Amino acid sequence: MTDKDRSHDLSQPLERLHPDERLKFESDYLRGTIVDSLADPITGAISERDNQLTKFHGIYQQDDRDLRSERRRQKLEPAYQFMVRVRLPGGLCRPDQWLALDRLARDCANGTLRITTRQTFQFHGVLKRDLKKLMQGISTAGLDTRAACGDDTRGVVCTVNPWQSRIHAEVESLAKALSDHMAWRSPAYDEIWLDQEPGTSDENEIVEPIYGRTYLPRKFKYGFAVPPINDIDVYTQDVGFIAIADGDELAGFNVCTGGGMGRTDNEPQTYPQLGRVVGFCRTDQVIDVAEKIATVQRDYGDRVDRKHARMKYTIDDRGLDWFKRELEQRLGRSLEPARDYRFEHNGDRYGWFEGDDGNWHYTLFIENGRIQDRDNHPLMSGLRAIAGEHEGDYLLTTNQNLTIANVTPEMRERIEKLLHEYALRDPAHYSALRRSSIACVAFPTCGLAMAESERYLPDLITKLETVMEEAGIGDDAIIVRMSGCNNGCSRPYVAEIGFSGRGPGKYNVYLGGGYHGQRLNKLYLENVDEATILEHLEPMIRRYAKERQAGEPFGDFVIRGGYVAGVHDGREFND
Ligand code: SRM
Ligand code: SF4
Repeated sequence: MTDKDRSHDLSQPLERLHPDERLKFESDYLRGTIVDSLADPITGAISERDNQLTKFHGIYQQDDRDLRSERRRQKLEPAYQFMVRVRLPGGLCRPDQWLALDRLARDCANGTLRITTRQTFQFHGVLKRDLKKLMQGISTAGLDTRAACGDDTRGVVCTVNPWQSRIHAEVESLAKALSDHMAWRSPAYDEIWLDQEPGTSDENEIVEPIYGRTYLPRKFKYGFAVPPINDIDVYTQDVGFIAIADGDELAGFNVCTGGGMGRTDNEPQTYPQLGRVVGFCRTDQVIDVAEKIATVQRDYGDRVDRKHARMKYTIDDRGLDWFKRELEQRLGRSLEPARDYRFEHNGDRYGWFEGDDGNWHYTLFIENGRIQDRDNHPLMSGLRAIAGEHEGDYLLTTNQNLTIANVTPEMRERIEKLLHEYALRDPAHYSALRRSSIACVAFPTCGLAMAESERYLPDLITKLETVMEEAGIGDDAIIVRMSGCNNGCSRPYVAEIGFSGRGPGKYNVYLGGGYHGQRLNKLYLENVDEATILEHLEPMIRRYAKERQAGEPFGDFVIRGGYVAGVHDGREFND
């Protein structure tokens, strides 16, 4: 291995590291044999090695789990299909892009679009033969899927809405600039998906100046929050920037780092963690700070044990003081002391609201982010019709909702007419409880799901709505999040009531997350079914209705009421 070939990050020989490190190292900057795998007509799958690499390209191989046993019985290979995730920093897109993605979902995928908890689109059910067409269509729409998954910096999220104020606009453009700056640069993407001719390789060319050949030890997530709204759950990001205003101007950001949700059942050395605020930086320093933090993780993150490879463990193992010293050394300066800020909640603002410039924005509730036509609810067709006339923009939210943004006062009436024509329900049609709920995808596409989530949470919410109504608090919100396994894709460990799937129909129940994402919750019930969940939650909700103090959120009440202890540091989560 020559010095040039050696990644900056490999302080140990490859053979001592996790096999994925060799895979990345030997992949020729993420090319692998993806082209051959795509061309193989014998199977609907790609090779196992390429399966790891396509994640960097925003693509996951999956199989339809509803069909798994039947296919096995018939001695057929699993019903292989792919999930494709778009890179959409800040969740922002135009109506022409909406129309293009809507068309691609119907032509190349399962006819639905899915808004994710990191405010982007996912396509599900894409067959291998349609992958390239889909990728090219996404590119023609002016978008890409680079770094949407893989051991790199994922979709950069930010508090929407850029038109609400100048500060929002500035933060949104920073999120985009950071995403572009940190996206991997290998020409593999253009060669494989867009048929670009491989260039002549220059021996001395540095292909990945930030990452080197082995990229990062694990996924790495950035987010920007604009107080008082913590919709992005800034404390769950590897690196979160909290906007600090000085009057109407953006003064800079508090830097928060070391958050994350992923954990594994029965492995107490894994835990969700809240990011900690380490200082303040000016707006023009954000990209440098973000990059330098990623390089700390690149160089010190665990490349042996992938369950221990997130930034949160690097910081917790070595200490916050070590981290700050290391960061400041790389920056060549100190961070300023953190400034005051205040969050109020982590939900979305539904319905119409007016921006500083007199344009209007309408946030729709999209249950669990799934956009599809259902009986009496032609959501996908309605949004397509609106995209055909809307001249503004769209914003996807980290709560899986959609804002039809930048509607001129003249167009507002027309949009309202279309919403009505397609029976696109006013958010007020849904209870506050439902509007505060999120579920991850889980079955039938997610290969890691242990229990239903997107397909089940709506039913559980209906039952909880009855409990809330009967307790006389039917108009109140409790933040409820469900994940189909321990990985926490719906950020359930900061919910007031969180569920994580353990097996078919069985969930862990967590209580006590902070109303604005400031506190983790704690395990209350383990591996229980719906009847047990309701048996415990019913009396608790009734007691909450009777005994809560003015303005007291449910998450605070369950701690005061003695159900669980408050958890402010992930290292106490498993105590
Ligand atoms: Fe996630 C893996 C879906 C947000 C933590 N996540 C997966 C995979 C790709 C399953 C897999 O590895 O085979 C899921 C694909 C399911 C499917 O069929 O679509 C998946 N994650 C999702 C989405 C679509 C959930 C949703 O319903 O919206 C979200 C896509 C976000 C995006 O647009 O980029 C999604 N995942 C999250 C979040 C929330 C967030 O980032 O704000 C988390 C918790 C935060 C964090 O990273 O700590 C999250 N996903 C994970 C993990 C656990 C990581 C860990 O540190 O242990 C995995 C498993 C893994 O990486 O090994 C995972
Ligand atoms: Fe899949 Fe688990 Fe993430 Fe849900 S939480 S999408 S089941 S990995």
